[in-house]
Amino acid sequence: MHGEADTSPSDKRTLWFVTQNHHKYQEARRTLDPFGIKIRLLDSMKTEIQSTNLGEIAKFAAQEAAKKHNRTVLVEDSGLFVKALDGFPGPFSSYVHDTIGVEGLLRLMNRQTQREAYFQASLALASPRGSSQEFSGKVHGTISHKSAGNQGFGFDPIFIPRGSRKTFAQGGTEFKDKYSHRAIAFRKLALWLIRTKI
Ligand code: ITT
Repeated sequence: MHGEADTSPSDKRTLWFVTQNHHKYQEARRTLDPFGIKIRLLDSMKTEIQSTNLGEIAKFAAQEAAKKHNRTVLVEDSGLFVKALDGFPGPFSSYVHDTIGVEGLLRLMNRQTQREAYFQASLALASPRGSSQEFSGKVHGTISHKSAGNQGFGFDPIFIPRGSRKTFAQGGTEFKDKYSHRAIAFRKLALWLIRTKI
């Protein structure tokens, strides 16, 4: 069954996505499904190192989690990087979302004409034996002037991907899966898994 936390002994080939964000899990699952790759949710806390590099954060957390749970795991660290704010909130996106939220970020962008931003996802696959592999995805776009749409999560209501006029939250799942940083990173993982026949 999808979407449930499981702590039972696992098939060695199962990929466990360690995240407490169920939206991230659902997006990853939808992206991998057409490739015939199944993942399961491991709803567990991760070790987060202090770094401004999402790739380093994801890799360290994945290696720690693989050892701790004795399973092959996936960890994804993502963030929204706003040009006019010198890349803020970037690696602090989760904290910023939980504190000042979408409206707080819009306030920081008040009167700002430069609206460019990008989302980045860094994905790490790690085995309990210590090997790891990384994948990343980026989507460029702009920060809207006001929040719009009610689908998705996080900063979806204020992010408009390049070439579109609607926010991720207005576009819905198909739209998000077509353009998102997460979908890009997970598709790279799928192609790598197929190529290496793991
Ligand atoms: P886990 O660490 O448990 O996986 P998290 O939500 O804390 O979940 P991140 O550390 O990767 O995940 O946080 C990134 C934050 O950036 C996330 O909480 C959102 O606020 C924002 N974010 C990342 N990807 C997003 C997306 O696709 N759409 C909207 N906001 C996103």
